[in-house]
Amino acid sequence: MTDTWSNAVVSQVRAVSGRPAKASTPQEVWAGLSAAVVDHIADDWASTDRTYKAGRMEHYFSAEFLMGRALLNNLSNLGLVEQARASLNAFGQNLSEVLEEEPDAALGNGGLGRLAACFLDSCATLDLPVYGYGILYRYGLFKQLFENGFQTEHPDSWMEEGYPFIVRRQEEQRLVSYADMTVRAIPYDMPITGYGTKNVNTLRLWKAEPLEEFDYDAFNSQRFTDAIVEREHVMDISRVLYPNDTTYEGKVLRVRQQYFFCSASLQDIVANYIEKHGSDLRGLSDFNAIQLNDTHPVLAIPELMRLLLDDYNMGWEEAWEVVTKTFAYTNHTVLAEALETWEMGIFDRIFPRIAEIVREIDRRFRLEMAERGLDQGTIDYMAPVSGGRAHMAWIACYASYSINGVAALHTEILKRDTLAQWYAIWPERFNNKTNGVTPRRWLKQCNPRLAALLDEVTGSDEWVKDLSVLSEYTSAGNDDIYRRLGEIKAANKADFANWIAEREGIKIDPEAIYDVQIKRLHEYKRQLLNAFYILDLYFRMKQDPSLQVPKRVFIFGAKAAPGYIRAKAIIKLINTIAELVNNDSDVNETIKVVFVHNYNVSPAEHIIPAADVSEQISMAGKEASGTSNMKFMMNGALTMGTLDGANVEILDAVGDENAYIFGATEDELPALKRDYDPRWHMDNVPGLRRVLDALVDGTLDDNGSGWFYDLHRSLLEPSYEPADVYYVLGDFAAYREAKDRMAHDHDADPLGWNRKVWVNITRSGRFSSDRTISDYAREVWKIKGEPIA
Ligand code: GL4
Repeated sequence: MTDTWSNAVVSQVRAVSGRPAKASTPQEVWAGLSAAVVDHIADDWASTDRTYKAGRMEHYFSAEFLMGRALLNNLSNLGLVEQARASLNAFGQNLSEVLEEEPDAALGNGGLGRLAACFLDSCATLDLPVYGYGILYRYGLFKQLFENGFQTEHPDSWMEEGYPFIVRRQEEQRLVSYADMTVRAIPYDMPITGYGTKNVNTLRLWKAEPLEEFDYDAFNSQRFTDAIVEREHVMDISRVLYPNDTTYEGKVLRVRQQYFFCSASLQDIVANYIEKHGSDLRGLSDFNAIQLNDTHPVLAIPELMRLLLDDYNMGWEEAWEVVTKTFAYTNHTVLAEALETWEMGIFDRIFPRIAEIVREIDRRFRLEMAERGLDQGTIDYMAPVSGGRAHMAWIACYASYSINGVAALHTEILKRDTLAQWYAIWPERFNNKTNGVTPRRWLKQCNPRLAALLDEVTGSDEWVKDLSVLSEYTSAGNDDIYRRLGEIKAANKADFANWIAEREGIKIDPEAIYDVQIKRLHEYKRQLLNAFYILDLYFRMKQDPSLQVPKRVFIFGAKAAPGYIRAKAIIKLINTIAELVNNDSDVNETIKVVFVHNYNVSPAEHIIPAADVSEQISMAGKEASGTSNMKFMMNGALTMGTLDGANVEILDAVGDENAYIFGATEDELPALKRDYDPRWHMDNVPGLRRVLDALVDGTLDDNGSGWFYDLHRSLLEPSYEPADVYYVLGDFAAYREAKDRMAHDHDADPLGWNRKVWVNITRSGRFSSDRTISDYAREVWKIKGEPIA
């Protein structure tokens, strides 16, 4: 086996590079080794597909899959890491170097897209018959650079140099029709390996291509541009991922994208059903469930209606019955700006038949609700179409047999506020599925030192497949384990310091506390609160040089949506604070600020194992779940957080003494905000005025953009808009107190700190995506594991 494998690697590398393996570039070695992996799993992949297609399946529809890198993940799942290392060594190449050649498949924005990727990993590991369906974006989430502290965006052409982990399935192409064009949807399949199983699941991503390669008439009559233009219009559909997280833009191209992958995926599902079970589609939902990952794929609802009505001649009632037994909907946010609504005029223009079906759904909904005795106001509010717009979340709630939120608090808020009217009518549809993350990528692969300790303490690697076993070892914690946790963290921090030095050109002290906030840049996530803490600490140190301050590195990673100016202002502000702090010799031996540019999945794999402190400081009620909070916990960082999203459940798992919780709670906020005066806090919280002044008195330079002035005004000027919507100043004092205390605890009692770390790691079992997926499989999808061997 080892020999065969090594030979396969060598031939694949040679086939890619056309050179002897030892003369190939690391990029070529990456491509060859990756091809060898695909070769290795090809038979199991085919038989998994065959097995699943014969029975009941679940289809995960998502506009985003933030996969990150694939090679190490696959090697690790297949137990091939050491063999791969040896094969490469034999021809003088280094595995770690080769792994760093791989581009991230960044086909997602943030938590929502990464969740979909973790889910696929868990489904494969649990042998579950689940297919992922999405879009093969030619350009993933933009590459972020900083110029003068300002974010700039650059295209991410992630597969331009070839990508072995995706296979074009030309023969399974579909046609998708719009009023103004018909396009080919070409499936590209990505194998999804699981840990310790032969099953290989599939993520199918669709690429849009023109019906005709080229318009020869136009070309021949010398209209070269015309010949290309039509082609480019079609290719636009899958060209680029929209870079908004938790907000939406009503762009026609976006709705085309959504319809494109929904239509193609449904055609796949229906075709397989007919092949296996005949053309009576009334049984479709007996063999298929579809999970809608937020509202982005909700057009699948009218599209399945269209297929059943028009292509398979079903009556409306029959078709609706099938549809309402097929779809399940996950809501991922309560932010109003994220709830998608589309102008019906757009639907009329690009797919009139879908518009017609949506109106019919609306008409029937209104009748049904009137029969139930709802008042007109409520009906108008809940209706699929109102004010000339289609409300995608409302359509999803009406047509789905299951509606879930992504953390306990979030689901309660949905039931109480966002979706209260639906909950009143269909309480049985509502359920909670607290998010999770895969312990393969987010512990075993990214933190091999800690993984080895867990193997040793538990006597096996069972935890990799069942993270809940760790909870039996909380009480096994002892001084030896705590000391070793300290050593592991120190080693991870030293690695990280080297990585940062190389990547960002900043020297950081491995002895300092690493305090990390990595997530999309959004006002509700309150990176600004963290920035204000740093600025205040800086002033405190300047004012009192004898102040004893624990050494700290404040680490950020965040992309702002390109059109979200206030978020970009916060990035500029943090970079400006970094400039100030890092260059001031009065403080820079003690504190440093690092903004990691182009934050993505693979940087996260370097950052998280090195973190001491996990910043989860959103305004309570706004972060639906959060998932980096779980990754940090698994890797032994302590949570500095508000009672928001899954933080609530993390606190519940570890106990008060093992997390640092501060700030206004979700149920306190309405009263606190009723007569909230941010100026009162500025005037009464010591140090706060000095921090705010720094935005506008020349201490911090925004290079004439006016952005810092705008930030200042957004916090303090009530006439401008409700001031300080996210309660930054209101929570500042509590945050500073908790964060000071945390740093003090870390330095005062290292063993005590590591006791907390151990509790966090061993209690992280319920935040494995295996638990989340088992719950979906049992309660929503009604499917069981189907191991192929
Ligand atoms: C998000 C939420 O903002 C985030 O809290 C959650 O963890 C994630 C996955 O459920 O979904 N919703 C949107 S929109 N983007 C997200 O990341």
